[in-house]
Amino acid sequence: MYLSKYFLPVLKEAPREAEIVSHQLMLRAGMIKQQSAGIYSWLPLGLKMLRKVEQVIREEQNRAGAVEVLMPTIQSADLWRESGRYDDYGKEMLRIQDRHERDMLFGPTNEEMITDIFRSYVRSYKDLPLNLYHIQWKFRDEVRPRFGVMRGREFFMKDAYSFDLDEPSSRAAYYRMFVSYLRTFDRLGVTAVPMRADTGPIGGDLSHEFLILADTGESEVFCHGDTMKLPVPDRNIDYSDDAAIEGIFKDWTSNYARTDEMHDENLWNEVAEGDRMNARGIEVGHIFHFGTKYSEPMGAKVTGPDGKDHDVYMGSYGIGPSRVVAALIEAGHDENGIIWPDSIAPFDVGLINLRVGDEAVDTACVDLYNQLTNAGFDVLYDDTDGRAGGKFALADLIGLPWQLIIGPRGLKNGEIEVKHRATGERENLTMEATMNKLTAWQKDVNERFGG
Ligand code: P5A
Repeated sequence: MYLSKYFLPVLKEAPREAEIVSHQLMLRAGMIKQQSAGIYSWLPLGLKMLRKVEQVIREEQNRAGAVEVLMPTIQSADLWRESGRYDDYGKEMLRIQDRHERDMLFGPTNEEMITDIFRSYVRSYKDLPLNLYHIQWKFRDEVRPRFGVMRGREFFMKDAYSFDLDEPSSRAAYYRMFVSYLRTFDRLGVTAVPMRADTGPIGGDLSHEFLILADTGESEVFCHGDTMKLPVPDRNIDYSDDAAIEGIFKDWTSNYARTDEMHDENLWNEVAEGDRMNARGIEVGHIFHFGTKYSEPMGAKVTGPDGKDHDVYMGSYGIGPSRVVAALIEAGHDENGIIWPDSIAPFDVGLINLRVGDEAVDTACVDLYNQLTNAGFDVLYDDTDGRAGGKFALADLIGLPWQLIIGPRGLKNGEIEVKHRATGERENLTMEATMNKLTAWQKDVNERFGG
């Protein structure tokens, strides 16, 4: 992408209402624009990041056996009357009437709708297990939307729903999603620690939140330090091996790990002092096992091997990709701007032309741009005629992993400057050495984080 042809409306200063660093940086880097309280447009750079996060989540859901659907944002109130949640949900639900004065709502979540889909088609235990997910906008009329897309009113969610014949197989489905979340956040280049959680209005008896550690997180986290050292299963994981998957779940849940909401001082005191980790975190995922809470009132049954009808056992599994984008920034930034993880950034490389109009420099930049693009790199080429200082500041602000700086002086020696955003390391390399270095980096990133 040529910057001159892109739409990257950066701001010199963040608007005063932006309280936390991810909100400030997302506004300054031209990623989002507020349209009203808690409702945002995603501008090209923000959208690119959102799509990349979404894609990693999708790949890991598919790998774990979930199947993608797409449900509407607008739902009929009648479904929610069946489960009894229409009245319970209160003011957080945005209620709408259509022209026939039928009660509708903008979905805050989809347990009812997916249960309705299930009961319309599935009759037999032979069609189970089943896990359906979608990635769709949600609306919750939060009293105090704040922190930008971190706590929006309209936000993006991946929500998956599992259906099983009985409690043990339903738990196995929960464990599969738990493990797929470990892999998802690992591929996103962050550590998200699973913690025992309250089930809240979603209901159920087994629930975990996944938190990315960051000083600005809303939740206080109490966790045994060993949890941070546990290995995350690699891409060859066998999701059909229930015992192995349960083993991973047990490893990750055997140590104390809770947020302030569920914190238990007595249990915490049993953790050796040197092992206690007290930090702050951002909830980016939340999974629930709730059995027959929705299937029973809504009549979602399957015939079992015994020939009898059984209420189907369910769980639901959420990740907020829009919140994840903000959380990655909370976890990775410095005073100059964003530092995206190597594994996921809107572009891999920022290519900076220091002397636009100089034929040799222009040619070298275009050549390198084409070479990189052909080799599968996503490149943002700063071909604008701005000052060098402004270009460097922009490159640091938007935080791409690599900056390639090309100017007349270096070119005379056949060299360009290569800067790694995260470490700040710079070196002068030939074009060939640059290609080799980036290719090796790309290979390593694909091996560690690829699908
Ligand atoms: C699980 C999937 C649910 O809604 N029903 C379907 C269950 N869970 S949840 O914890 O309420 O939300 C799941 C994830 O969605 C993100 N999220 C938000 N992101 C931005 N702004 C919000 N206001 C917001 N509310 C929830 C979080 O990532 C959360 O973990």
